[in-house]
Amino acid sequence: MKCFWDDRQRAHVPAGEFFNGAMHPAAEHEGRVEAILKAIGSTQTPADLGLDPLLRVHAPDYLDYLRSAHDQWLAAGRGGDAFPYTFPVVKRRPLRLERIDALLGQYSFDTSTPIGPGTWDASYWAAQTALAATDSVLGGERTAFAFCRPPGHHCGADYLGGYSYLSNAAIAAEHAVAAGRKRVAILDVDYHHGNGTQDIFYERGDVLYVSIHADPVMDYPYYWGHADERGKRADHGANLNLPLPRGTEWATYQSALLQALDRIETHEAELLIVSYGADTYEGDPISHFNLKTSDYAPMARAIATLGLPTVVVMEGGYAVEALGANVAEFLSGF
Ligand code: OKP
Ligand code: ZN
Repeated sequence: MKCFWDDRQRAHVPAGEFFNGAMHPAAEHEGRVEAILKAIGSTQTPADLGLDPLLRVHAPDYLDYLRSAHDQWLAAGRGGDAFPYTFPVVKRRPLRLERIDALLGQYSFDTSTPIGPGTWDASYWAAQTALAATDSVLGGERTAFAFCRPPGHHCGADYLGGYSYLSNAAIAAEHAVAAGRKRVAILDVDYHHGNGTQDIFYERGDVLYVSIHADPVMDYPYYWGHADERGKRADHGANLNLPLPRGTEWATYQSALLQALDRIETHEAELLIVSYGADTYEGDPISHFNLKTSDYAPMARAIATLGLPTVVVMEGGYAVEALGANVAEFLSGF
């Protein structure tokens, strides 16, 4: 399978993240890069398609903010990574605020997603990587793997969070739509619900979002991913959430996956984007499912029975010692 990666994605080096009342070492760190690169072998560097494909998904003011936020942080006299500390939960409206602290809260929903000096570059090239993999599939390849890092499925059109700054999967989907694909499906198998991807397509009928993830009653991102979120279209909701309890093993996962695949078949998609997170692995340090490395090939084989041109986009997966094997196992199933 053709694999895409850009070394500029290494520029994002978060020092830490804040949760449970304290700073912790960042789970989404550079060690993930070596682990995955070693396992997938040779990669292709993406072309630079510029900002236009990003603007199909993200608000222009959000992109301006993301590009300049760390400079504004430095200009305010701060050091290290930029973090929000106050959030406009009740009155999120287009105030034209200038203070970097106001902007950080306006454009973030958590405190695990710091902005450092290289965050824009890394996210930009992650998005270009997703676009290159998509172009390769639009050009006739059966499948392609976009090793995107940082991940993307938690950020929306105008907000970041969950280690995600640009919505790689959504950017890929919109690129396919712009290239003439009428119906696209996104299958998200990361441990966490992809709230950003869901939000971006929530009122759409042409791009289906289906996710299998930890029940948000217990797990991040809490406020999205519940089974009753079915999309805003009165005619046919194009959103399906399949939350599963902590401790889920392959047998239970597999039946949810079959439901997901049924829904994708009904959608009559012409192209599939898989948001793949290896954090469903039993040894993942921040997650609580019990899938084994050997479960990822059957997972991919089940997805491949759809017979759709497929772009695999990397999301999470934090058990670095097993990450390469888990990714390789998944890709082998295609
Ligand atoms: C990103 B992706 C750990 C708190 C973690 C953020 C999780 C982001 C996951 N107790 N908070 O979906 O893998
Ligand atoms: Zn995850």
